[in-house]
Amino acid sequence: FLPQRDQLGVVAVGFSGGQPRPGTDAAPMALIESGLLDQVRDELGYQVHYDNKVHDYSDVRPASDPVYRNMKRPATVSAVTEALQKQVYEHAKEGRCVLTLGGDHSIAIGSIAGTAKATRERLGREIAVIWVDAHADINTPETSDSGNIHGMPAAFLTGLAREDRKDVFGWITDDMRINLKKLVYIGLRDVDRGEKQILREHGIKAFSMHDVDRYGIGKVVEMALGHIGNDTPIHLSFDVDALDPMWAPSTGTPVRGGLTLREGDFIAECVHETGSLIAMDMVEVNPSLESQGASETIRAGCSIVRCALGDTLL
Ligand code: 6HN
Ligand code: MN
Ligand code: MN
Ligand code: MN
Repeated sequence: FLPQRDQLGVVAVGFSGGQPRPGTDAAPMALIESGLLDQVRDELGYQVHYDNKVHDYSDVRPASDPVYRNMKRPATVSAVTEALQKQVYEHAKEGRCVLTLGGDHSIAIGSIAGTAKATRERLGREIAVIWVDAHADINTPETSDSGNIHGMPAAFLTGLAREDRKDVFGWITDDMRINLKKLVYIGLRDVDRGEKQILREHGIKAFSMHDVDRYGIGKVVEMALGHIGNDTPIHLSFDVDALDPMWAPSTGTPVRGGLTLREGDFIAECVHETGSLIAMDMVEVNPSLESQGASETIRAGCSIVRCALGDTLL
């Protein structure tokens, strides 16, 4: 079922509307300008399918967008992720591995919906999602304190949050949704009260930083992959704030006590080794939040993407 190994679809998503801070919209260009796609092409040998454009989706954004069910900019995030879903779907249905460069984490609604749908059509299979993050991003509109949709993507993707309004995620159909049993977290350390209840109630597999300390990253990744099962197509959604701020300071919601850069790279390397990676998101890099420039965080993001795509140490 593997995607054509050497074919990579890339979507650059210049979007920050899932949270309040401007800047994540500039991340795709920063990652690309630092040479990421050239390396993937020249060193890792992929044929890269990229339209040479950072999308701002200005053509689909609504003129006005009042708070609805506690969500901030609901129609904007919905329209952008709906458009992204189609872009990712088009790549994935050609059998390409798809790399989505964000953008804040709300965009995972679009990228994961696109791979879930394409994988069902192409292979008749459900995807698994490995969500590497300091946060669980599984608030429903009702449990969220902030109203920021980047804290909610996993709720909409699993169907725990639903909305009939077509212009507020009502476009998400069953074939785009993911199975709660095939969602697994690594790196959690700032989970809201309502989210903890959701994780517990639904028995969602989650490895916190406590687990990383207790078992070591090697065992944690082994257990996470074991939970998913062999041969399951994997979408890796990597929030750069999973890393400790020492390695990734330029991000909107940094939380101390996180993964080292090597632990982040290691997770990505292990996912590559499964041979089952079908898509990846790199999100929440915010180049405007580091006083001396965001070079550290951009380098970390690039490194993790390269590892997931098969860069080996030796
Ligand atoms: N992210 N749980 C907090 C909220 O606002 O719902 C933080 C979410 C952070 C989201 O980092 O992708
Ligand atoms: Mn996060
Ligand atoms: Mn919190
Ligand atoms: Mn996140």
